[in-house]
This record gives sequence, C-alpha cells and structure tokens, in this order.
Amino acid sequence: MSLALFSLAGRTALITGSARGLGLAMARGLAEAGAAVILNGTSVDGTNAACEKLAEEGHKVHALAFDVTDDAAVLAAFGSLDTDGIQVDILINNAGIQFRKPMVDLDPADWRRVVETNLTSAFLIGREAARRMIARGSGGKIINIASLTSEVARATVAPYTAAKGGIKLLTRSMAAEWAEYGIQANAIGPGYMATDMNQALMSDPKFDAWVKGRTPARRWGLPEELVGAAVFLASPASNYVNGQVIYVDGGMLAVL
Ligand code: GCO
Repeated sequence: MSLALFSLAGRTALITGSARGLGLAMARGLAEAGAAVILNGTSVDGTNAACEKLAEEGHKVHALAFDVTDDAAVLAAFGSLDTDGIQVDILINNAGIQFRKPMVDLDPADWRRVVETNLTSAFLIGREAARRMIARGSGGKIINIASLTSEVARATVAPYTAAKGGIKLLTRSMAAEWAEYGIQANAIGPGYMATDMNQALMSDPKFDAWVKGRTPARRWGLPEELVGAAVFLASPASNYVNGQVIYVDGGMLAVL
C-alpha cells in the first residue's frame, strides 16, 4: 500500500470556522497533506490573519470570510469561488458555537442561533459544494464535525446537542443522496478538546476532573489530534466510506 492513498495533492479544501481552534488545526493538517486550503471565519481580519500564518508555513491558502448562517452570503461566497475558478474538492463543515444554559431559561433566539450555526450551515454549504461536485462529475469529500453530543446528552447544552445529533443524520442523508455521484459524506466526532470554546470547562477543576476521569485516555484532546481522521476522510483512502462518524474522543464514548 502506498501513502499516496492519503495524499491531498492537487485538491482544494474549504474548512468553515477555520480561523482558529479545531478548524485551523484541520486546515493546517490538510495543507500538510498537500491540499490548497480555503479558510473561513465571520471576521475578515481574523480569517486573513490565519491565512497569513499558514502562508508563512509555505501552504497554499485562500481567505473566504462569510457568515455561514446567511443563505445569501453562502451563495455569494461560492459565486466568488466560481468567478476565481476555485473548485472545492473537500468540504469540512466545522463552524460551530456553544451556548450553555438550562432549557427552561433558554431564549428561542439563542436556540435558533446555535442550531443555525451548528447544523443548518452544514446543509447550506454542503448543498452548494455538492451541486458543483455533481455538475463536475468528479466526486468529492464532505466531512461534517459532529460531537460526543451526537450520541449522548449533557445538561445545559440542549441546542448544541440537538444540532450535533442532527449533524450525524444529515451526514447519512448526504451519503444517501450523493454517494452515487462519487461524493463521500462522513463525520468526525471530537471528544473534549482543549479549545477556546472549552476554556471555561478546562478552568473548572470539577469539570476538568470529570473529563479526565470519564475519558479512558485521562486527558483532554488536542486540536491537531483530529488531523489523522480528517486527512483519512478527505483522501482516496476513504473512497468506500459513507455516512460514518469517526469519534476522536480518547475512548469516552466506548466506556461507562
Ligand atoms: C460541553 C462541551 C462539549 C464539547 C464537545 C464534546 O459544553 O459539554 O462544549 O460540547 O465541546 O462537543 O464532543
């Protein structure tokens, strides 16, 4: 077997929410595997800064700042890629937010914001990418970022959990409709990862102890530890994998 199976040379990957955190780590990993990467964030400055960082590391990058929850902005973003002759061969729907509050206290606007960002955006962007992959007839890769909460719930994160549960079955819906066009749609489910979004949890001694006790690996995950699964699902090595979720969680979901 040749490692060429895992090469992304000649491919272009769009990673949403990739100005920092898990998205930037996966973008760097795909770039190191040979892909040109399109970084996305809501802030132009933040997205450009991340692009500069990867460009300094010698990678081919393109900035595409847009609001993933805005239908018109998504269409305009893909229109600009079309105009620039840039085709998306690999899409990682990573953009996501967290909002922790008991449901009885939750404002419907907060529920909608989380679901729109974490779930609906994957549909909106996945649809645009798939339309072009199908029209080109060259297939493609779609990787949605799920979560432990795609399988189990934790109190106070209901909108996030509902959205990530939806991501698991949206991934299967994408596989059901698009596999025949050579598009492999799969997901990665990160465990408790050391990111800005989880900083409040990491700084809480009780929660930190719970994560370390509940995770067989006895530690938080590192963003770069998602790269292996991302490169696998983005590469020809996964051409017969569809509708699956790979959990990169230190074993948390595997044990009681
Ligand atoms: C939380 C965390 C989790 C993790 C991750 C686990 O509040 O419990 O933010 O949601 O970030 O999603 O897979």
